[in-house]
Amino acid sequence: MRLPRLLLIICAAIGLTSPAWADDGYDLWLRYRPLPTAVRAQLDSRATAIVAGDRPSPMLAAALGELHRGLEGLLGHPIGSGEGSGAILIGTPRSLPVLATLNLPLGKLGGEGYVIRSLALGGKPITVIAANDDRGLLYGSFALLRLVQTGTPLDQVDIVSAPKLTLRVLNHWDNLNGHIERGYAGDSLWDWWKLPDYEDPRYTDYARANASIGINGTVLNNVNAVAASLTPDYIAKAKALADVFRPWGIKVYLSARFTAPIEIGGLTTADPLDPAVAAWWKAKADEIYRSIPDFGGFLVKANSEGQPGPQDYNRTHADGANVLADAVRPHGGIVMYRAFVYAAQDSHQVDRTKQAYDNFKPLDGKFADNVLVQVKNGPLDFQPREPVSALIGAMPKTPLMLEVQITKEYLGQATHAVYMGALFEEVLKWDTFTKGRGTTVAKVLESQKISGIAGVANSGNDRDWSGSTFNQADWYAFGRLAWDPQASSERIAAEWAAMTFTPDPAFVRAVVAMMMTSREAVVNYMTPLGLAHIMGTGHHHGPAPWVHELARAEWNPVYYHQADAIGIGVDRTASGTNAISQYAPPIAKLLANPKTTPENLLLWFHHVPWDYRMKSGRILWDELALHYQTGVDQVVAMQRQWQALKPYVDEERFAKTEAFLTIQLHEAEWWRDACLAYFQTFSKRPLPAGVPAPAHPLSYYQALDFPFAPGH
Ligand code: GCW
Repeated sequence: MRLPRLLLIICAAIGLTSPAWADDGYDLWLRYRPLPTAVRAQLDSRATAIVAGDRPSPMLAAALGELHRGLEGLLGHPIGSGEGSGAILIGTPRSLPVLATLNLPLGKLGGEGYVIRSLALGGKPITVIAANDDRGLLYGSFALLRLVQTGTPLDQVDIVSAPKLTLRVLNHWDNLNGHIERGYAGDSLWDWWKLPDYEDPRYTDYARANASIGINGTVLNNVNAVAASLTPDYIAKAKALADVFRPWGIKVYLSARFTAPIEIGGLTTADPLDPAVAAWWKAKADEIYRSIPDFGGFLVKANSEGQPGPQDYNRTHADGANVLADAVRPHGGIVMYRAFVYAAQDSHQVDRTKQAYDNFKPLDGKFADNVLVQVKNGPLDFQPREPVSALIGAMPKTPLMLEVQITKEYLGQATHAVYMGALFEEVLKWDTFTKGRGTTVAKVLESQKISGIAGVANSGNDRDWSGSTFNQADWYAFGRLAWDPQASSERIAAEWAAMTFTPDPAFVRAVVAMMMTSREAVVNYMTPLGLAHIMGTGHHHGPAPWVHELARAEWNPVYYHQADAIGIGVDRTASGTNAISQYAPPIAKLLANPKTTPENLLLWFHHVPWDYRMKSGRILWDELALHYQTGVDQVVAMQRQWQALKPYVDEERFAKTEAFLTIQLHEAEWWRDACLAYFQTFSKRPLPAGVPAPAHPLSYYQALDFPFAPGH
């Protein structure tokens, strides 16, 4: 809830700063509540004025507006009404010529980088935000606010920062009817029906939130696209959004349906090599650019899960991508072409986890220069833990865009507190060995001609945007890691926690500890030791490892665990599907042997006997059961940690998190009980000490049904 400023000032004056207020989470990490008095005095002396050049552009105006809003909120009074003589100078060497005399290291910062430096000018304490263009000033403004929010004094700041990836993009799986595929935070933010005539002020707040973490693009509609989003009516709606987002440095992109030339273009084919089809896409791109001159380009899901694509015309994915790329190239647009493909027919002959690589690797070098192949982090589908996709680093002539999922389709959806930053960091630090040791995913991405990362958004129209306060951290971490893929997710968590709740170090330390175990907790209670995709059918809520009767082999959880009387796990070595052969030789070699395979991926790569000796000395069955139990114990610990933080947190957000942790605990227990009851029918072994018997017989869990689970 946003309190009127006067009330805010009164509250601050009588010491009623947080946590006494209710807070519904709408302000995300941009809360700007008054700082503790001592910190405020220091800030006050350096922020008596904000000085910019004349006639600011809309983007600089946005940055200035945010600086005022933020600093005044943090100070608890208008800029200029405090004591002191310090000022904030913000500009480019052109807009504010004095900056050109300061010898600032702007040379290598590009358009989006910035310098923030404290110095003295004419005897006055000055904080400079400088950049080569207004985008850098926008990001620099948010960075300055972040410093203040996290309790950094401004007197010795010297920061030089530029994004390491060019495209930092959200993918909204939002349908035109407002429903979000895999959305757990309400309906779509985009009110397509009322657009373009009504622009919800929330669109601006969405853009502010993204700009604050450096996100510079958003794909408005679901990759499972309908052609209607490319009709004139919907282009006008997208234009309205683009106009709102532009001052915040955010370009819009659209998901394109491959058969749009037929469905809305009146053609009889969508064959990418047909000249009429190419002409249609060109004309369509021209039309879009007339409305949205800085339109980013297209995202495409083709020949995947029922979506049409070039293979329907016996053409390759490169043919499919290039026809769209040619259409947007004259305008500077790009195509993000997804590699998430697996055979349209029953594919149990070919390991599903191999198919993206099999389809795309041979096409390296065949894509137009404005195409990025967008690859999910793992070879399967956003599981709690997967190995990294073998495609990353394997297509040296093709820029790859990493796709991660911020929304937690397979990780407890809205209610489980699972810090995705830890997962993203694990992915980015994975060593692909594709150019020798140390070729991490982050480095693969950073070294490309065009570089980018996409995150499947977790925002919807819930008041708190993401369905829970802790889910907001996942959005935040995505943006921060997109800016610097080698950053530490733990430090990002600390930043987020300080901004979202309070910079009190005791609080931050405790909450970060809780966040950092949360990812391993979900792996433990859902899919330990490399298990995957044993969630409920369709909605992916809850455990259902027993499902085996779906039409296609790879839709069934049994395909992913292959439990039998001997053991559990999938043999992906040469004696099995040989998926390991897709990795660089040093990795393939490690993965060939269960003893040298990381235990947290053991069952992903090997079918392992129930009595296999693990590093702990325990047999696999006992280890598996204990991992499930550990996951439950970790949630209990998270509950305890949260309770201890009550004095720091406003009632509303405290209570919601508390209730969600209770849901998480119940569901963790459910996962443990259902999975162990089921796997025990194969292992035929007793549960080890410390693991309770399941609360119900297996048949109880198998009978559970969730026809109205969200996001499906
Ligand atoms: O497996 C999945 C999800 C689908 C999603 C698909 C994809 C948008 O369950 O909901 O569709 O991945 O990434 O295309």
